Amino acid sequence: TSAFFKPIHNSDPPLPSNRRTKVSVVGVGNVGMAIAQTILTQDLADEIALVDAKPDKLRGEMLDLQHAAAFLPRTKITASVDYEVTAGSDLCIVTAGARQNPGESRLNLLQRNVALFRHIIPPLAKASPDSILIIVSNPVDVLTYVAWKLSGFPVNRVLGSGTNLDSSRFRFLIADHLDVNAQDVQAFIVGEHGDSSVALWSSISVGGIPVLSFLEKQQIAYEKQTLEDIHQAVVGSAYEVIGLKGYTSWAIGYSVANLARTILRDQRKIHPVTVLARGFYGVDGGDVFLSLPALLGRNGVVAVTNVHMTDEESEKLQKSAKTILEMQSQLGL
Ligand code: 6V0
Repeated sequence: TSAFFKPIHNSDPPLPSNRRTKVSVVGVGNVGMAIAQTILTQDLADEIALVDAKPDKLRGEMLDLQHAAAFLPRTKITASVDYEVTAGSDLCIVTAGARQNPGESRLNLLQRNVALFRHIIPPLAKASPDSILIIVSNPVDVLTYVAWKLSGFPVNRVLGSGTNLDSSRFRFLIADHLDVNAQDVQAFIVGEHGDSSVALWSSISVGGIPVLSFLEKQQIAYEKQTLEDIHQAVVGSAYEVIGLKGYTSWAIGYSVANLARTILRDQRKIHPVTVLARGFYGVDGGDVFLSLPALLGRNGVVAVTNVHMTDEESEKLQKSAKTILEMQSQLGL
């Protein structure tokens, strides 16, 4: 308070801080900042706390966002290398990660990121024991498992951004092909984020009309090939963007902000995100995290949809699960 304002009489004390929505973002690189700025402009949080290992970059990003306050909803923006700044978060989003060195194997990169997570997840979980964790760092499926193990959180409160982004790329490309609004296109890509993702053909509908059965009835075979090509384009799209601009940021920013909205506002929407997949669609053999269409709400993952998958689709999922379990077994967690 300052002398500029005089309190009104008999006023209540300020609301306790736990009545406010707080989101923390760990890692203020391209991806973390795109997420933070989308959450900020969409007015999803009363406070955004940023954490990174680089104090100068962190303070620079915090100030740069704070300087936009005159144009934004009133959101408190804090930043520190100390996890204390994240205390009492409703949602914690982890985007910190080591970058792949030229010639480095995926397993080696994973081991370096697991080492980072050992420094990130325990203090983050301790500062916000009731929060929901969204993991974005790659490889996201294994790192979501790692975060679950290191946090000790119940499994409904740990998820990965997974194929939410792949699915939105898929919807965009189908929409572009048909020249309709992407919001009218329903289509799910599930499984491992990236190269071995599985497109659920039977899930594609446009304006409520299932596309595959429509095409089959009309015997329009070439359109099926077009859909195959579109899935391949989705798989290649991250590489394309990284090749052109060096990293991806805007789409992952919107995709994670969309998850944040569903969770914080208890929207109970279905998103393809990384969840514990054991027991679904014939996935077994251990605790493996993969993207499946999941119902999300204020409690995190409420349920996984139990829809029909073709044998080919569930076999692909099971194959990804096996590969991921093999990688996990080498982590010593
Ligand atoms: P970046 O720009 O290199 O940012 C990473 C940030 O993490 C940097 O600011 C680092 O200082 C910070 N960092 C490193 N170690 C620590 C630590 N111990 N504690 C706190 N902060 C730390 O990378 P970028 O933002 O481009 O990508 C971040 C991660 O997101 C990578 O693992 C990407 O592969 C992954 N992505 C995942 C996507 C998905 O769909 N799941 C999509 C895009 C990128």
